[in-house]
Amino acid sequence: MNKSILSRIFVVLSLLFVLVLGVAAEDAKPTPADPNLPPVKIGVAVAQTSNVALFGQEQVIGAQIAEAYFNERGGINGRPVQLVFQDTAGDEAGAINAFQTLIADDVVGILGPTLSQQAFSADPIAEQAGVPVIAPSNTAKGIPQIGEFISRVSAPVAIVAPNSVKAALKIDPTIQRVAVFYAQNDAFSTSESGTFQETVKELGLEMLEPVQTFQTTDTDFSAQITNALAGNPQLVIISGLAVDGGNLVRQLREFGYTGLIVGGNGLNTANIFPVCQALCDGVLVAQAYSYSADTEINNAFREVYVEQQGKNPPQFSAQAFAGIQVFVESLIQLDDEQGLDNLDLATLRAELNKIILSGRKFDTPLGTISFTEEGEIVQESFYVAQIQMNEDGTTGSFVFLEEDAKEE
Ligand code: 1QQ
Repeated sequence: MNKSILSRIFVVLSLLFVLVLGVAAEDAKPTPADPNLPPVKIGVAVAQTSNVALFGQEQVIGAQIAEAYFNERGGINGRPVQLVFQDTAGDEAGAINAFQTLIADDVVGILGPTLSQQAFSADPIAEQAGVPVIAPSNTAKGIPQIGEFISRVSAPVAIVAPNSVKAALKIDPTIQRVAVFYAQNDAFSTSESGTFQETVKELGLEMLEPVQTFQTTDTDFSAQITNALAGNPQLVIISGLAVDGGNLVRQLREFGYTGLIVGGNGLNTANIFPVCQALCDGVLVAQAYSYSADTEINNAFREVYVEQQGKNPPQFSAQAFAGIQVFVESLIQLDDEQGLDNLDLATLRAELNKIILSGRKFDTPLGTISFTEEGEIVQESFYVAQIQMNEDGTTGSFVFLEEDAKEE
């Protein structure tokens, strides 16, 4: 081998070396949390069983992605975040039990519960104990007002719900007569229906009387559907939970209703697809999250979610992620300012709550959010999606409507 070949090889190798260094720097991994340091425990009290698990399972996934994401990036200044899960199941007693167990287990705060109906019973327990609660999916009126330690990352019905009715009117401007259904044994459904009914009136539409009520445990809606269809509605609006809501949609179609359907937040999960199947097609549901929001944190969240679940992330997962993020970033701030080790648990919980409610911003998959002093979320962007079922009649997706259909 002559000298010139050797020197060329040398040049090529050096170039490669520089290239590899460059790529490595580009990809520089953050330092993960140190597993030898004591973890900081955050409670997660959502419905992992019961009908309400149709939402809770999406919340668990979002929270777990957040745990891994923030631990890969150093946790709380080196200390790992440890989520402690307690199943609330679907009722108030389950939520109260889960909250009590987590509080006794010395968590710094609680993400939960799944339903507003549960929050009105369980949140006062945390309030009494001075434990910050972030509600991942409690959208009824009055949640932040339960107490000083209660805030939510789940935007309220008053802000979210009207968007879907406006979207329905854009799709069909001839809509006049509107039938309203709601589950009267559920706090969220009752609250959301109040907002829907106000929206119908404000938009100058005719609300068919009487409003149709049902129970979340009902499976047969023929009486209410017969009553409502007698008024020849051009839009039907449903506030219920996933199984009852899905069954109601299915039965409305089976009874021959062909107009638009607006579903509330209780129909905001692909887990209703097995319930109404092909007949879920076309239902409009307002959204407090869009997987397509092009921000660094949302892209990172969506990438992990898609890799794990093979589909785009839904609102309930994104809200759970955001709730854990608010806890983690507030804990980092508290550690920077006071040192977590210097605080006893009661002080730590109280100071953590103060930071959450301080008005500081969090750059989450839901967009940049903050909280009012009362614990209400301040959020910028809302959307509307329409269910599109595939040919197979069992799989489908929430398709987001164009920008101009969401605004106003
Ligand atoms: C609430 C809701 C439900 C739809 C959560 C699953 O928004 O209970 O407030």
